[in-house]
Amino acid sequence: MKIGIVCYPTFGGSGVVATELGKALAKEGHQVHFITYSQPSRLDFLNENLFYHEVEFRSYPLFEYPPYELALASKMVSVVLNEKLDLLHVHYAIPHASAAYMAKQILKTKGIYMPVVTTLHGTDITLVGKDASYEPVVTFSINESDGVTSVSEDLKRETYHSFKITRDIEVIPNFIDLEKFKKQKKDHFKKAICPNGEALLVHTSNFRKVKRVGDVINVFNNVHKEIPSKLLMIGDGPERNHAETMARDLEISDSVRFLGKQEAVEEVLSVADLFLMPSEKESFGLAALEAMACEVPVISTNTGGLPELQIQGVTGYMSNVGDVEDMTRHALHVLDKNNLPKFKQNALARAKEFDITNILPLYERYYEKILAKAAINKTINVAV
Ligand code: GMT
Repeated sequence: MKIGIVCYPTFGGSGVVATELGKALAKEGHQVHFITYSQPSRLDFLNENLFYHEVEFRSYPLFEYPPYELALASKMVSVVLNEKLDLLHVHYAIPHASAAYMAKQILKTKGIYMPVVTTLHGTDITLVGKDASYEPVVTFSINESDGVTSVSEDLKRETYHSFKITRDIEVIPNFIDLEKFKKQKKDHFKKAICPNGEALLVHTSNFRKVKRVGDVINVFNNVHKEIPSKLLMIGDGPERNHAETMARDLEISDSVRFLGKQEAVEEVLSVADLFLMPSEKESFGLAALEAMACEVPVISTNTGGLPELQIQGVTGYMSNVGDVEDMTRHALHVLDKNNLPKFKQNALARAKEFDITNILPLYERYYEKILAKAAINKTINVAV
């Protein structure tokens, strides 16, 4: 198949899933064309089946807001025409699904029926998409997609609940490449951070409000009072200053390190004992899956799709959003030397169920189904 993938190229779950999916499809022999405004950060290897098309958009003094969606739609049209794509797969509804709709209509005038698959990732539905300023366009463009997938059953339910959706939604969960995300021997690194054998807790995110980084600091502060421990905060975003201030006010700055954005998260996870994800919403929780693949148990909330990933009391624990005391209690239980090895083992075993080799065929089969349906639509729709 010749597949066009549209996504956000920067750090962030949806872009990571889209890029890793494209790489895996290319390895399977499909031709994959990324259409993004900059090179996806994980598009880091050469393969004869991988192509990258940059969306260029001109600014003009009249534009207070450059019309990115138009430039993207135009780029999709040109890539489909020049590369003879079979299918467009857009990740994150806003504004990719509506740009794809526009491209599809333009292509129709040229006698081409271009099937579009939209994958819903989370905040495009749960936070941003619901907002009245976007809702009509999000509803319309989801319904106009030829196929729609969501990354969890919970996100599927939420989509039907919040929007008037007339399409079937296929659930295809996030996945992990266990060749990349695996526990590596990084003893020197562990020794440098935890010279006295302290327990190491880790949080990674984009530090947005939805991640509740304040809860990370509070849970760690409680744990730190009970056992020698350190915390690594990976990533960056609007709430980072707030978290740093909290650590200073609680006088735990010496035990908390903010590492900023990191390319090789798996190296840090390799030395971690516990992963903290106290998110207010989390449609799947890819960062938690990455931790589990590196044998790190997870303390998370029970929100969104997290119960579809975590197994309570097995891979870690889930608590209600904001219940810092419950998360602390569970963290101390998992970190107990008698319990930790079993939790680590269980985390890895669960992560293996989401190995990319299990999930990739679900996407391939879904594409085939959509292409078969499109073959019928082609004759009906292009003629209209
Ligand atoms: O919130 C993030 O971490 C970024 C966001 C994105 O769209 O880039 O992640 C969402 O998509 C991921 C991949 O499907 C999911 O694993 C995350 O749970 C989801 N984030 C939220 O729902 C808050």
